[in-house]
Amino acid sequence: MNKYLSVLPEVQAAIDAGKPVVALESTILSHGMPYPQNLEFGKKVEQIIREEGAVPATIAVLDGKLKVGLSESELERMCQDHSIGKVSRRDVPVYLATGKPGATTVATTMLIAEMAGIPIFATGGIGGVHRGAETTMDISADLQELAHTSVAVVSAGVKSILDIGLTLEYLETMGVPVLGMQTKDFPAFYCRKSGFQVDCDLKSYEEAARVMKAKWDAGLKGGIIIANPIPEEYAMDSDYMNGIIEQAVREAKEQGVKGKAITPFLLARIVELTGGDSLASNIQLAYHNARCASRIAVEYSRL
Ligand code: PSU
Ligand code: MN
Repeated sequence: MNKYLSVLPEVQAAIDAGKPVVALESTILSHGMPYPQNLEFGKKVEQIIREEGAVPATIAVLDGKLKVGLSESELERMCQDHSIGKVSRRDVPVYLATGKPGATTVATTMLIAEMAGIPIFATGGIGGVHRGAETTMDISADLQELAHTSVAVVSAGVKSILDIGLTLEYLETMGVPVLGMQTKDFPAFYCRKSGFQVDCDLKSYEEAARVMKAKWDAGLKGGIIIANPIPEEYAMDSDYMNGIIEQAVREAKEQGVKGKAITPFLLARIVELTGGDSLASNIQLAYHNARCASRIAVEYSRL
C-alpha cells in the first residue's frame, strides 16, 4: 500500500468488498464553482451517489496525504479555504512533501482513484486542447492521464473554452475510447451537441460497464471517456454560450492569464457573464453525471 494514500474506512470497506464506489474531483469545488454553491453541490453530489447504491469518494491532497473520501469538515475546507491550490500530476510531489492543501484535477483524481482501486469517476467537464494550442502548447494534463491511467471518466463532454476537434484528435492518437451515453453526438458541456461524433453510442449502463471490463481484461491500460449530455431542460443556447466563451477567452488573452490559471479564470468569468445562469446548468449536469457513474459502477461491480 502506498504510504501516502489515506482512504476513508467506509470507502476502503466498499472497495475491499467489491461494492460500487464513485470517485469525485475537488478542483470543481475549489476552483470551478463559487462558495456557497460549491459546498451545497459537494454534499448533494455525494448524497446522489448514495441514493444510487454506491459509495462516494471525493479526492484531495491534504496534510501530505492523497485523501480518498473526505470528512464533512475537509469538504467544507475544500470549498472555503482560498489557500487551496490546484494540483495536477506534476504538483503532487510538492504538495505531499510540504503538506500544502490542494484540490485534484481530473488527471490527479484519476491517478489517485487508480491507486486506491476505484475504476470510475464522475465530474462536470474534462480539460483538453486549448484554443490556440498550436502556438501556446496548452494541452491539459488530463489527456495524458486518460491515455495511461485505467479509470473511466463520466463527464458532459468539454466546454468550448477548448478546441473540441483537436481534443478529440488527441484522444484518438492516445488510444482513449470516447463513448456517448445514449447519444452519437459528443456533447459540449452546456449544450447537448458539439458538432462532433463519439466512437460508440452506449445503449445502457451495463454496456458501459462491459466496455470498461473488456478494455482492462484485455490488458489495455488507460482511461475511457463516457460522455453524458446535459439533460434537455438545463441545456443552454449554444450561440449565446459561444458568445460568452469567446469574450472570456479574449479577456484571458488580453490580461495575459497563463498556465494552470487559465481554466479557473475562464470558468469564473463564464459564471459572471451569464449572471449565474451557467452555474445552475453546471451543477445539474454534474449531478446527472454522478447518477450515471453510480449506475455504471453498480453494473461493473456485478460483472
Ligand atoms: N473544465 C470544466 N470544469 C472544471 C475543470 C475543467 O468545465 O472544473 C477543471 C477540472 O478539474 C480539470 C481542470 O481537470 O479544470 C483542467 O485544468 P487545466 O486546463 O489547467 O488542465
Ligand atoms: Mn493548461
